[in-house]
Amino acid sequence: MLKLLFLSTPVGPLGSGVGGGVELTLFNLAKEMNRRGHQVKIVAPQYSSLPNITCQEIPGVWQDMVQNSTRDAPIILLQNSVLANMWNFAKEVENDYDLIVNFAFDWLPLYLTPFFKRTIAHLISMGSTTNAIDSMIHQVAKSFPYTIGIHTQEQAKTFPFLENFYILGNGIDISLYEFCDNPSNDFSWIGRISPEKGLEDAILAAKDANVKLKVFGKIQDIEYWKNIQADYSNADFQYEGFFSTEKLQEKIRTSKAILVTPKWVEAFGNVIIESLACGVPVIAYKRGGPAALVKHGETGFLVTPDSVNELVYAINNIGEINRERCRHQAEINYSLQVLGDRFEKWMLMLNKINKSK
Ligand code: HBI
Repeated sequence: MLKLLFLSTPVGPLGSGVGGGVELTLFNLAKEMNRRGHQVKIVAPQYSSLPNITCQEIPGVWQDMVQNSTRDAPIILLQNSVLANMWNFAKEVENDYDLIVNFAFDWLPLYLTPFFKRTIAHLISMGSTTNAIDSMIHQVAKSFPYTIGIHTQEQAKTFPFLENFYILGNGIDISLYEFCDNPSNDFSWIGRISPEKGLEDAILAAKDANVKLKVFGKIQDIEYWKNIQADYSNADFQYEGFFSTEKLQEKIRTSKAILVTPKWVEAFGNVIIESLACGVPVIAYKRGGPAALVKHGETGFLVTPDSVNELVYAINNIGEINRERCRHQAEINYSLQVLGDRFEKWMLMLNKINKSK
C-alpha cells in the first residue's frame, strides 16, 4: 500500500474545467489508486471540488496558462502564487508520504525536485511548450530516470532530448459512459475553447458538409470565442456549455461523430476515448496523441492536419464506421483498469528506487 501525494495543476480549481484533461486524469488516478487500496491525498487550489474525494485546498493566485506564452518566455511566479504555496505545503508534509506526483506543467515543481527527500513523479500533460520548461524536464529526466511520465510516444517526440521517460497512455471509468447505437445527424466538438484547439476548422468543415455542429467545453479565451462568433455567424453551430462527465456523455453519445481539430500537438486527447466509450466515431487531425488513438477506418478517420476538405470527406463517409467497435476499443485500451495497471507499476518501480536511496 502506497501513500501518495498528488499535486494538482495550478491554473484553477479542480472541477472548474480550466485544467482541461489534467483534471479528469488526476481524478481518475486518485479514484483508481484508492480503489486498489493505496491512499491518495490531493493538494489543489482553493475551491477545488471533486466527487467523493476531499482536496487539501491551498489559497493563492492561479498560474497563467503556459500554452499562451512564447517559446522563450521567462518563468513567471506571481506574488502569493498558488503553485509556490502548494509546493510549500508539500515540503511540510512530504515525510508522511511514499511518493509525490506532480500534475502541473510548470517549471517550479521540476526545479524543486532535487530539494525534496521524497521521489517526485511528474506527469507531463502537454507537448513541448517553452524552452525554460523543456530544459528543466530534460534536467529531471537525466538526474531522476523514469520520474517523467507522459501520455503517448507522439507527445514524447515533441521533446527531442527526452530520455528515460515512462509512457502512461490514459484511461477513463468506462462504466460512466453509456453506449449509443442510434445517433442523430449532429456532430460534436469538445474541448477548451482556446486557439490551440482549432474550433474554427470544425465549424468550417460542418458548414461545408452542411451538418449541425454542437460545441462543448469551457470558454477559456473570450476574445477568440467572440472572433469565432463574428467570423462564422452564418454557420450552423450551437454552443452547448461545459459539463462534468456524467452530463457530457449524455449529450455527446448521440453524436454521429466528434471532430478533433487541434492546432498544437495534443498530448493525448481525453475527449477521444470518452467519445469512443459512447460508441461515437472520431474524425481527427493526424497529429499528436489523436494519431495514436484513432484506428483509421475502424473507429474513425485520421485526416491531414489542417485540411478542412478532408474533414468534410470524412464527415460524408462516417456512416461506414461501426459504433460497437468504437466502444470495444475504449473497453480494451482505455479503461481505468488499464491506466491503473500502468500507473501502479510506475509508482511501485519509483518506490523501489526511493527505498534504495
Ligand atoms: N499551464 N502554467 C500551466 N500549468 C499547467 O499545469 C497547465 C497549463 N495549461 C494547461 C494545462 N495545464 C492543462 O489543461 C493540460 O491538460 C493541457
